[in-house]
Amino acid sequence: MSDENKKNEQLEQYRTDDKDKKLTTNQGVKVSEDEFSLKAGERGPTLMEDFHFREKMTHFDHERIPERIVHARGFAAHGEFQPYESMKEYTKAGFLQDPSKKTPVFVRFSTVAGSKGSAETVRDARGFAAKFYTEEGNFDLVGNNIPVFFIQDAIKFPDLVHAVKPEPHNEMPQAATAHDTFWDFIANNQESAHMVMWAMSDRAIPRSLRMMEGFGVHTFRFVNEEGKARFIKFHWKPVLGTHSLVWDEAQKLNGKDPDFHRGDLWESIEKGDYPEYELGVQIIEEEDEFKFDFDILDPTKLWPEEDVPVKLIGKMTLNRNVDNVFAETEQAAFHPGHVVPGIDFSNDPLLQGRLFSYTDTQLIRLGGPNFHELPINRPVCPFHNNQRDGYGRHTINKGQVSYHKNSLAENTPEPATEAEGGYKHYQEKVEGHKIRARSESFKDHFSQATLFWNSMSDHEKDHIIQAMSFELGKVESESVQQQVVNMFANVSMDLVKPVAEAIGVDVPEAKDSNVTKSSPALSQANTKHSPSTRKVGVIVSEGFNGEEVANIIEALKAADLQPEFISSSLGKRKGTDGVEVTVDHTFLTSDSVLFDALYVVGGNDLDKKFKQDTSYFLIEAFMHFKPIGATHEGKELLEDHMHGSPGVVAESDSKTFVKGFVEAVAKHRHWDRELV
Ligand code: HDD
Repeated sequence: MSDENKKNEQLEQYRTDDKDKKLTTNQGVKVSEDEFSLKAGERGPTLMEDFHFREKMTHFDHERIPERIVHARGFAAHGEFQPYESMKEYTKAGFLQDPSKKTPVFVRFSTVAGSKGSAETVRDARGFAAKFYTEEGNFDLVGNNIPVFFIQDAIKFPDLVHAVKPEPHNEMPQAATAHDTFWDFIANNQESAHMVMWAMSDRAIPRSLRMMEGFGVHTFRFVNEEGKARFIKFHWKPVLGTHSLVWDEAQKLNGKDPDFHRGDLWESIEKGDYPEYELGVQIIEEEDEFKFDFDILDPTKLWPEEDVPVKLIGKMTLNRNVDNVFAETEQAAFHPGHVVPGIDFSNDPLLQGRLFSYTDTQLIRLGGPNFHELPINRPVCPFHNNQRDGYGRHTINKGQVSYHKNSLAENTPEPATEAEGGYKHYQEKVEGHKIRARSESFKDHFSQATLFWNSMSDHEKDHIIQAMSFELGKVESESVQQQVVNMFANVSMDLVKPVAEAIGVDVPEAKDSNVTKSSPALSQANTKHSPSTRKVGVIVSEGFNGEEVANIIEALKAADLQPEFISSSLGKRKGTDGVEVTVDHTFLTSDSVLFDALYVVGGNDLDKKFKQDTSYFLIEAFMHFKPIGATHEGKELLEDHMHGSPGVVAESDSKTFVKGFVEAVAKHRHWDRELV
């Protein structure tokens, strides 16, 4: 990371390295013994005066803090954001003015429902929370990888979360929506239909945190220097494209590697394969507010990209892992209300409610009102006000004055004028009766759910049917199952009929919506494809074709693939021509689900166990539609039905093999493969 990263410089003051140091108490007194508590005689009672024991034990007893009520399981990294061009025309936000200016960022990704220790490849939305440490204060973009939300009004958030979390009587199931209370909530709060479609789609099981989109979800405002405001929505577009796992694979990964997503992010950054995301905005002029067939304030609606194009305005690169997960990732406090001049809110009732909840939750989670002083949360610009005291106060405010207005400190700290950078809320004219109600314009819950369905490719539709059949298949109440199926008849009978049949409830009467429109941008079939950083498991044994395989491996690396060797045991495997490879994993320590593709090399001396293990890997990879390559003796290890199948590249000629295999890997998955 470049030295001019101000956040990194700031954090450096707080970092400490205990290596090669003497052990001390927190009071700085050197400790002479850390294995035996102080006792009255070798077999006698421990003495109260053992201050080292008391301090060590007390600190340990208080190590845990409450986990986040939602998004408890998360992982984060540092990075930088740089705009492509000045956005002066649209916003006065300082960090978006100068294309040569880099702004430090800290991004925390998360699952929503699971607790802090839960597995990572569960079916769920992913949190995508970015903190921009700008010169004008912190701007937090606290979004998800799904552009819409379950509910329209924040007052329903506690209900939603109670329904999705493990059921209170038996605390099951962990990190899953496949249970009665979640689906009961859905059927009885039908504004959730659109988000449920996303949650049942492949979007909810991303291949990697590096390969998913992010969305600010709500409508925000950009406000420029002249005070002109426009409605906007924020997007993150991953440079590697948007790709997903398959459900069977995701479930197996939860056991084989519950840290799969954080491991992938961590390793990529350590290797220098920095994850990149482009920041985009959709912009709607104020005068066009009512030109759409949905309400632009409704958080269950997206703005189809074909109607309102996404303007890419900059790139974020994550280039440094944290030094300490608790100090940084766990103590990071995000808030959609952390905005800077030039960025403002809309009247989206979900956003308005969020503006209350986030500070409130930090007060209990981080133990008081001074969490902004924790190193990870401190802005890189100075901050001055009359707030004082509270648990864990670090700042030593000098002087006798801590109030406004005053004369003793010449009325400072003083409010800044707008020209000096003072935040001025956009002066939207509002009027109305105090009323607990929802706008009529929020009442269409199904059109965009159908739009999403219409936009899916055949295999994506099939995955949604499978996901719903799985989820509802786990629901015990037949009444809830039937209610849900009846509800989704409003979206499409093509979805509902096979689901109803799979779970054995009545196929409801057709209520197909008349929405025929689709939005190609919503389908992952239309995303970017690249072989870059894809992990290839290379199955190898003694006596493999040395030189040719070595050349192939080099060519795969040159195409930015990441081959790792798998064999029966660790150590070296000898090929012909004096070539040797070091095995990275055994059949026992790895699994096909940990790789994007398999390349079977084999060898000239294969025992039955090796063949069996290879066969298991291959069958699973094949079932997960993964690219499979085979050369030399490896070709004989393929099952008969695999030969000639899409994405299976079995070749003797090295050059033809490399070309075909790299292309197959870039495709991600081969959905046109027939399963047997
Ligand atoms: Fe939230 C955390 C995203 C609705 C209340 N939320 C949280 C995080 C993300 C989101 C990414 C984790 C931040 C981190 O990594 O620390 N939340 C969203 C999105 C929403 C949304 C995209 C809808 C558009 N959230 C939402 C509502 C409420 C909350 C309606 C309450 C009114 N969210 C919270 C919270 C959390 C939180 C309880 C838990 C931990 C935290 O805030 O810091 O306050």
